[in-house]
Amino acid sequence: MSVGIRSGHLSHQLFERALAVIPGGVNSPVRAFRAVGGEPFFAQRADGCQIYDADGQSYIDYVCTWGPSILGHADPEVIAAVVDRARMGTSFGVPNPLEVDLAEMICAWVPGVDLVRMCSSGTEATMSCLRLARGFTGRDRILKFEGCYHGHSDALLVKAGSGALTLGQPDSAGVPAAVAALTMTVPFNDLPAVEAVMKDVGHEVAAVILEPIPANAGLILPEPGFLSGLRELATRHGAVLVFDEVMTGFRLGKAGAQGLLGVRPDLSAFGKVIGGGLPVGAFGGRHDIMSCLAPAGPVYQAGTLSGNPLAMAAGLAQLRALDTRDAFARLEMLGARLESGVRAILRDRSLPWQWLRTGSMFCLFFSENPVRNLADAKRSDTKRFARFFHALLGEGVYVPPSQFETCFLSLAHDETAIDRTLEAFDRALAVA
Ligand code: KE4
Repeated sequence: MSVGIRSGHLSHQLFERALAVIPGGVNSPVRAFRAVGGEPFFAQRADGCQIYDADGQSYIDYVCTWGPSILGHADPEVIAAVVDRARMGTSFGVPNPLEVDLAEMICAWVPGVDLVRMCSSGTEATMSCLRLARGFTGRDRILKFEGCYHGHSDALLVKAGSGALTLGQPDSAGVPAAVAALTMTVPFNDLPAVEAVMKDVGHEVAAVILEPIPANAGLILPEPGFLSGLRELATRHGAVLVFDEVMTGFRLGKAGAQGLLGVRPDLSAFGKVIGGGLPVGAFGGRHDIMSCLAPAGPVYQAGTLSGNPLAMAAGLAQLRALDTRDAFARLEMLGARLESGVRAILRDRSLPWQWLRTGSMFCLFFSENPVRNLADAKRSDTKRFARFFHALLGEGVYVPPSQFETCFLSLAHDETAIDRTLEAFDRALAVA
């Protein structure tokens, strides 16, 4: 079994080498295990619901590379599509047929997406939605929600100012105060706070952007009427409503969270699942807004590898498999099986907990109180979470290395894997 806090010998050696040449030893901060302590393991390979570290230790994987591997790792159909396509060349710099195929599929699956543009990350997708909304409306202000993460573009690395309506403040070094000042932040699930902001400056707001089901503060569920209220307010004030479905898109159903919850945004950002594990982002929506995008219109956006044929091949193979394998019904069945087992285990234990799930996305907080926004999530016991994380890892189960992330199931998490996970949860909770 893997040693909890310290990674295996070869992962430790790799991390030492990485620290000498990569900032923090990782190419994306959350991978460094800073939130839970210890050192990250280095993945050598992954297959189905299992991921294998450099020392050969295997883990049942509930990170699923942060969402993309919804079929499971190294799905044969996805691998074959990428290998076959690679033999034809990896990038052309002129349009290729697969870009059209995937764009047609996205427009067919998500009502309200009339036009869609491919890019190479979720950050690009959300950043481009904001530029498009600003170009379309001629306005500058943005309204976002505490705890919603939309990638690392300057306008979205912003936290709430001191008062409800004061200017946003940078949430990262290097973000100019002048840029942050254009982004206002209010608590999720707080419609009166949104109404107050829109009443005051709604005529200056270009976009209201949110994760319809936030999954970057742990998992938070929108309360009844919240999303429909946002829809009505954005329409009333002429602001563009943007759903960031980089995580939820094509995971919670063919039309993502917007299809599940019945609220249609003006623009949507996508990523992760549509790339099948390769770098893909996309954004799309109303024809009149998307038509403002170069070269059709005056809002500039570009990308050397946007619509890359390998990434398109992986995304197409993954989406087609979701469609033919009745994926969403099975993911719901697997999620319900896991939830039923976890709740039974938790009911037998005298510790505070909040369990949240939607489809194949779930999260466990150690908290007495319901978690309805970021402030609630931050009041949870993150030290207990860190102990739980490492105890689970020692049991061969890998969940996201932070309380403020969400777990994912894939089609490869069969009943056996879930039952093994429940045994691991039971033992890990005993020591957390
Ligand atoms: P990327 O630029 O990382 O492809 O996507 C940014 C993004 C945008 N919107 C949402 C809702 C997201 O969850 C993300 C990225 N998610 C994180 C996980 N919390 C990716 C993991 C990481 O940063 O390494």
